Amino acid sequence: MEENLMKIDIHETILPMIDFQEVAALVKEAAGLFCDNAAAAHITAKGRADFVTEVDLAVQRTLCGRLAEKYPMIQFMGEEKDNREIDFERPLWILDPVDGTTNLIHHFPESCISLALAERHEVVAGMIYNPWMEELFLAVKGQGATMNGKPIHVSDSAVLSDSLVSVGTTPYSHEYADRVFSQIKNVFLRSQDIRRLGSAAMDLAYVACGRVDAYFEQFLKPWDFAAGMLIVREAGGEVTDYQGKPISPEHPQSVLATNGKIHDELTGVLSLEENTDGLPVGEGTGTNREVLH
Ligand code: 2AM
Ligand code: CA
Repeated sequence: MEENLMKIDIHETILPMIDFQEVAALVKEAAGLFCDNAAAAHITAKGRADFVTEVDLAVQRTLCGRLAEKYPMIQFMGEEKDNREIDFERPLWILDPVDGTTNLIHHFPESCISLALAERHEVVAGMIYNPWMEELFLAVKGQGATMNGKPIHVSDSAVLSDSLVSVGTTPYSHEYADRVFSQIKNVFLRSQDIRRLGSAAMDLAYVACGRVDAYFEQFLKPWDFAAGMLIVREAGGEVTDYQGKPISPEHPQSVLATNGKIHDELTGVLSLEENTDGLPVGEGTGTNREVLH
């Protein structure tokens, strides 16, 4: 591996070397493992509401092996492995073998494989495949975003009061529940309604194709948001932390993804300290960027 890494000129992009049709075929093939009900029922708890099944492990093993055969010069960062040796200057795959593991365990059909390609500290390609819907979302930096080969765009909703917002509950950290649900309530009171899918990658894909106007969740890991972050941006949307600051695929982050038009309004609502039950819609929705995380 070390020898292969040396062959890549750090100033050249890896992108021309990647056949995304071929990578998509590998991802779809690995997603066949989602249908193994016995493996999905074989569960190990990593923490509170944080599970790994045999499906997660098998998808990662399969894809890691196939991608390493085709692209031995690219490092591999995955949810179910030790990632301490990763060099973010050099090309790397960032894989979530199953995003929406709790959904998979419950046969709730919102789970996917999320695969990003990063180099020089930024994501340059993202792929999300949901085998239940047979939908493949793909973005390459500077080339737009597609779903099953057709261009996709974020919605054009201009105000939060006309928007549908997907929310995450940070389910593995119950100590934050009061603040998380207070923020959700603040958004709920000012939007059309909220949704809770249970897969950060699918949430981001849905922002990208305009099914929801925004999504937010605290403390996601890089594999939860790396691919989706680029897909939203390439579909015309905006992705930052809750304060509107840039996010990096190198660290856990709080993620706010929107169609761009309601971004400032949402950073304002997410910065409200207390839930403001009873406030008229629009109240307190300025660009107050107080630190909350
Ligand atoms: P997972 O299904 O791959 O575990 C649900 O709110 C979202 O949070 C899902 O995308 C889920 O990913 C993610 N999630 C669950 N446990 C997590 C953890 N310990 N750290 C970061 N993200 C997690
Ligand atoms: Ca995951």
